[in-house]
Amino acid sequence: MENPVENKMVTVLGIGGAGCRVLRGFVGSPAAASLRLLAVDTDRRGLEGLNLPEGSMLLAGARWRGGRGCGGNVLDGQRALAHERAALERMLAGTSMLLVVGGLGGGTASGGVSVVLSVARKLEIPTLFLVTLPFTLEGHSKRKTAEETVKNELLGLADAVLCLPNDLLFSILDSTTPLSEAFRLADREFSRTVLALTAVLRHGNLLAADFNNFVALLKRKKSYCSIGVGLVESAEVNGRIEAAMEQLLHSPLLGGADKLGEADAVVFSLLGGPELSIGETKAALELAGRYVKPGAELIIGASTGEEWSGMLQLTAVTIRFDAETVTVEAMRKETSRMPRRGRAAAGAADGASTQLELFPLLEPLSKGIMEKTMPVLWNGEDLDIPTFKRRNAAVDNGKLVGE
Ligand SMILES: Nc1nc2c(ncn2[C@@H]2O[C@H](COP(=O)(O)OP(=O)(O)OP(=O)(O)O)[C@@H](O)[C@H]2O)c(=O)[nH]1
Ligand SMILES: [Mg+2]
Repeated sequence: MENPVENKMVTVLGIGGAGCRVLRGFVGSPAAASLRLLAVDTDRRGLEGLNLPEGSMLLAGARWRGGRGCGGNVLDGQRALAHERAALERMLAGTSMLLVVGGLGGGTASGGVSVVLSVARKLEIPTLFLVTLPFTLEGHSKRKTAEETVKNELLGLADAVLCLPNDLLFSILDSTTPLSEAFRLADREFSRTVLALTAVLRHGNLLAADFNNFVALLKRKKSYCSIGVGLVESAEVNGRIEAAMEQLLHSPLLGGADKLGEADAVVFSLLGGPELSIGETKAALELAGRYVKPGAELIIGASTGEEWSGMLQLTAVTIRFDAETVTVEAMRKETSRMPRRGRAAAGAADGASTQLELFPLLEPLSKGIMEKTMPVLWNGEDLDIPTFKRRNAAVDNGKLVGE
């Protein structure tokens, strides 16, 4: 299948404080040389020292926000970016694929992503979002902001949305790790993952995976991801796959080795210099496959480039689908793709039923109470079940206690 972005311009746009910090992790690195990097913030400090070429940085809503950021106000973020539609169009012109990175929960990124997406859609640029979700300790309101942004502004509109919960950091780092160090590590991993994804997407793929598969997988429903990266800087082939895998399993945004085994889908990518051999690639993928549960979807990409000479990077993006946002539409599509034999096995006596046990990933949601109907799902609730039952409410049946 043709790779729509092969050898074309891939742009990484960092939005808000966290997004710009991730860019900082690879500005000037040889691996990012072939990417177009853009930074957008309402806060002057976010852009300071970024060292990007003229026209690649945008202080959004400067006259109105005064370069002081949005202080967590999503509407301000949205307005600030909406003022910059023309500038964004100019910056994104010529892009073949856009990867937007940022931290949700504040004002600029949470408010601005919808504007960036609408500009990208106008320019017909395939767009992926890789966003962090706030730490639990940041409080309920930030979390709510982030969740609402994903649900209302991105999901189903962007080509792919990968949410990376910041809490993953805590599951692997020692509790005495200073917060600044935790963020630094997270940003490093985040930067490396962005490079790995863009490298695989840009250079095309030496193996089976392609952009279409990746997008199709993520478009289906909201997903939570975690990221493991193992980077070995050595051209000495012996043992470097194992060393990279070991690092990957312990990397801070993976949230523990178990995440690989629990995932519904895993995207593995292997990057290396021209010395990367078929044997080494096969060994890496075999090793990676051992950690993934049977039946999980596996997308595998490998890419080589001069800029990766003497290095080997193994990246895993683990994906868990969020059962709550599964749409009836998505299920219908899945069901219609099932082989007839599968439908019969699920109990459709006359072959006409579309009982939803058919979609293996959705099993917990698949019990429609009416025979031969699709359950009507709303926010993860089956509306065919009376409200008092769904809410587990006590019902006064007129009887006295003990009767
Ligand atoms: N992984 C990671 N997450 C971060 C970092 N900084 C902030 N975040 C997360 O991103 C969320 C948004 O923070 P910012 O990026 O500072 O917010 P903003 O988009 O600039 O919005 P305003 O500052 O309100 O204008 C926070 O709630 C954190 O959860 C970082 O350096 N690394
Ligand atoms: Mg900010």
